[in-house]
Amino acid sequence: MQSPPSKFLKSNTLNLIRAPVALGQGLEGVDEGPEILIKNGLIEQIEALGWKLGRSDEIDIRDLRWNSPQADIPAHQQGVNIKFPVEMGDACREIALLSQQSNDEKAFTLTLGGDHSVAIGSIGGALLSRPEMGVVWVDAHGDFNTPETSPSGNVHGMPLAFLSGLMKRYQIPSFDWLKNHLSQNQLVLVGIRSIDPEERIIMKQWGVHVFSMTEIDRFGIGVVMEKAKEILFQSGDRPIHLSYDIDAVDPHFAPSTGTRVRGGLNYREAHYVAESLAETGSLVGMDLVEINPRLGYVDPAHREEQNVTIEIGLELIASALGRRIY
Ligand SMILES: [Mn+2]
Repeated sequence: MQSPPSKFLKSNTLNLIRAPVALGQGLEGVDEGPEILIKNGLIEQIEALGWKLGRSDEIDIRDLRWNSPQADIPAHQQGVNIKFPVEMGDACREIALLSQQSNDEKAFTLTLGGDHSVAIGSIGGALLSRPEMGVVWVDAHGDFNTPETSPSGNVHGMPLAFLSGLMKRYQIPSFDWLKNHLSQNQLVLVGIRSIDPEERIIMKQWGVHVFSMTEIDRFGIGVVMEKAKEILFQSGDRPIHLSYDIDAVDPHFAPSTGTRVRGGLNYREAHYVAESLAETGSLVGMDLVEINPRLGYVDPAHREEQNVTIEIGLELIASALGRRIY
């Protein structure tokens, strides 16, 4: 099936960024995501959909040190809660350079996590090339924590605080490369059902557009995606990036992930989000993050849960790249 390339792409070339970053959260295994998706046929699937694989780059995480949390936070700001700011800043900058380059080339940019912190790189880099780009953030969580509100200090709960410019006041030098930020009408959240109490205040103050599971229950996923697109396209067409956290999908359909929350997108809703964005012809990039093959409900006999999670991950990428039922 030939996918029509987006109107913001030059060709059907797809660049792959493999970002096996795990330091943005606390569980081993999420770094195995890119490898296991590729081992299970990702490249063949991409090519079968009519895309041509361009560059495939892997972030070098050998230098990520596990022993220097808060190393580059100025002394007067100690006490705020953020783990591995130097390591995360370096890893995300590396991702950002690749993403910026790929967007400059007007190729589709597919970033495989790793945890969701990698989206600071993929989106932050894309915004250097396409400052007007819109983002659809599909997630169980708000991902808007700051070092002051974060209960865990894990950067994978903070990417939207970075991308919307809320982190500027913390002066984290390792993230200095992050220049362009998202405005309120450039971002919509879909599938949300778990927000930390102080994070909620930040999100309300900043004024983010949230389509939580409640709106999906009330209107259905079809109407929710129409409303989401209305917001993003209100001043005309623009390139769109889909940041897909697998934990947005109900754990019944995607159990192998680190922060499961019940009551998520069902199988078809999960696909519809990707399909309806592919349909716009404006999609220029996607992240697929937080698949952790080592996790499942039944431990250690979680083989089947691992399989269904990888499978739906691959399928969601296919839907974003233009696969249609009919
Ligand atoms: Mn997330």
